[in-house]
Amino acid sequence: MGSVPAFDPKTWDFTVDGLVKNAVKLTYAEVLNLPKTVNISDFHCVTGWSRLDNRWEGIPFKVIHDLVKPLDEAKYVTVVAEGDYTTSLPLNNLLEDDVLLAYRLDGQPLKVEHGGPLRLVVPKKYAYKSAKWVRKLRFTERQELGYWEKRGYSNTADPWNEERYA
Ligand SMILES: Nc1nc2c(c(=O)[nH]1)N[C@H]1C(S)=C(S)[C@@H](COP(=O)(O)O)O[C@H]1N2
Ligand SMILES: [Mo]
Repeated sequence: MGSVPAFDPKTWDFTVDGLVKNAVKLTYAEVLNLPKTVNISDFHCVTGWSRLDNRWEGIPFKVIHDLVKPLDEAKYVTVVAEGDYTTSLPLNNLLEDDVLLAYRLDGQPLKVEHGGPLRLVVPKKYAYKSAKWVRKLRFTERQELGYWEKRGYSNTADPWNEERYA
């Protein structure tokens, strides 16, 4: 949706806020210095194509979670990308071991067309939950529906149950 945004490492930042004890705004260098992981997973677009065995490298969502210390009321996260693109997920989905904020794919820096400098990867959900060009995570008590979810796509988005439409 929309065009590929320009990336300037000098001005880019990444914010995590909402219902957390320790909101943060990180520079690109600070993001790259967080603990990292590698996870290989498949990727499924709701329109029917898949790309298998993607080797993602980045920050486990759990690292961000523990850094910001969510309040007890925080149950969901809204993911805000460049432009108007948003999606959201329950915290328990994001705390799965294979969820990360990726900045490398298959041994290369993540290309801007594929969401560089930073994209969410949620392998157990259709790829519209894996937002590209992420700039902000907001912890919330109630779920805020995302861009495609407001337009009729499934909010649960499980590819194994083919949950495509709301
Ligand atoms: N910001 C943003 N993220 C997005 C999208 C988008 O339009 N904007 N499209 C989603 C959809 S529907 C798919 S299938 C994947 C495509 O990822 P790719 O371009 O790396 O193949 O990105 C997802 N994340
Ligand atoms: Mo998609």
